[in-house]
Amino acid sequence: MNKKAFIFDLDGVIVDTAKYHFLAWQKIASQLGIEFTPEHNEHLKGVSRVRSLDIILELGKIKATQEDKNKWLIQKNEDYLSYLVDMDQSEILPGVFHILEFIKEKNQLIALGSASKNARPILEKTGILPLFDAIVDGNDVSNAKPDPEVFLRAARLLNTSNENSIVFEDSVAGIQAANTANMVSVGIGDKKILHEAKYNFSDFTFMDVSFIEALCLPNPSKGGAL
Ligand code: B16
Ligand code: MG
Repeated sequence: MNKKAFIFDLDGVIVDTAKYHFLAWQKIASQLGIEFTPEHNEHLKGVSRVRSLDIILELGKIKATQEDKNKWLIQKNEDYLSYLVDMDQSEILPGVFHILEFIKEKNQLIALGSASKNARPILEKTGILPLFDAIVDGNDVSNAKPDPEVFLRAARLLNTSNENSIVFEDSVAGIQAANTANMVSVGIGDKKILHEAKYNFSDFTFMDVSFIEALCLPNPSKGGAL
């Protein structure tokens, strides 16, 4: 039987770093006199660092020089990294480890498909790096989600077809990327926001291993298994 590729987004899916990205961006925004709310932040999820800054500047109708942009990008990342200094296993979101272990037990493949350039140190700090058969992050791709490049690369590295790939995502852009790639999209978070996903879960504690088991069967995306 062909193995399935289970591709996990990082921020907001495996670890709750989305809140740290928000705090770091909020600091930049308030420095610039821009109101930046959790609702605005939804548009930044899964989006690259450079594009995120552009979105915030557009929000405040601010035109900036490249020099200023570079300065803010460095400041944002330094601030974000300061939240990660003491990161350990306890930052893994509830239920995730159990699901990762179950996929391994079933002898299936696991990849990371993240827009973050800080992905590897986060996986190392949380101790789950060895569970991953492939890692694709913000350092490996030139097109950000909703472009499917990150997930296509992950499937290719695992020698798996797109139809045999399942993507877990907390961002609208990521769900759109998975759908464009013809992969099975699983939204983790608010169903109202992630309504384009094929399946939805508030978080991994709501996901029974029978869901993963069914996805391991041939072609669940064609309607057979679930
Ligand atoms: P960094 P994901 C994304 O990670 C975040 O959702 C997004 O908010 C962030 O701007 C982006 O990574 C870049 O992150 O600044 O660490 O390179 O959700 O795709 O795992
Ligand atoms: Mg995410």
